[in-house]
Amino acid sequence: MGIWKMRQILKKIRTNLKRNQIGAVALEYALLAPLFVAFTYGSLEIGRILMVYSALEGAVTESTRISITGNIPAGYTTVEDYIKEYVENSIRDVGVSTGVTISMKVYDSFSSIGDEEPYTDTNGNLTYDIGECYTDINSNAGWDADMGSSGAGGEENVMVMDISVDLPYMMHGVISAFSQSETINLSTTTAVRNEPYGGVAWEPSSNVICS
Ligand SMILES: [Ca+2]
Ligand SMILES: [Ca+2]
Repeated sequence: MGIWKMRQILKKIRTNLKRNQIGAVALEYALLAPLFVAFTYGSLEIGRILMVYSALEGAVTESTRISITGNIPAGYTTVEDYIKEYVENSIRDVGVSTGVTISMKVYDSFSSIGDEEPYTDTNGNLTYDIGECYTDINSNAGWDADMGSSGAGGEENVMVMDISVDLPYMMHGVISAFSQSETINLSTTTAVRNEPYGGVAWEPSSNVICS
């Protein structure tokens, strides 16, 4: 084999090596790029969720701090109006303007939270049935599995506030392909007893209904 032939062979080997190196880099990039994008998106999404949840908890803390005093800030008719607006503004500050649900229920004690309205279980099936007599604690003319009455209540009442947000994912179209949901639900609940500020307390009704 002549020297010229040897040079040609070596040149061909070097060219193939370069092609292989370029191919390897392209393959590595093709494999790692999606992971990098997913990691970056996941980090941003988690940070956003934590930010909204933090705003949610801050809003609940601040609004209940006001409500237990019984003071209605200037410009509001009821403390419920103030709380709703305060929470909605707090959430809006972190980019959420829809999907917010605020529930306030009042009870006469902490031990009553979540209890059902008492009823006479005539047929003994451990379930309320239409026609069985019940005490309409929250005065809404219907039997309820949760006796809480809507609103912030009065002095020394116990108020339970629940705030729920359906937060759309930033890439909701992509996420929904995996989770079958375009939103994540964030919620927080707190229970407080109002101070004895001298107002009118909410009283549970003792009205018995048998229809
Ligand atoms: Ca029954
Ligand atoms: Ca009721």
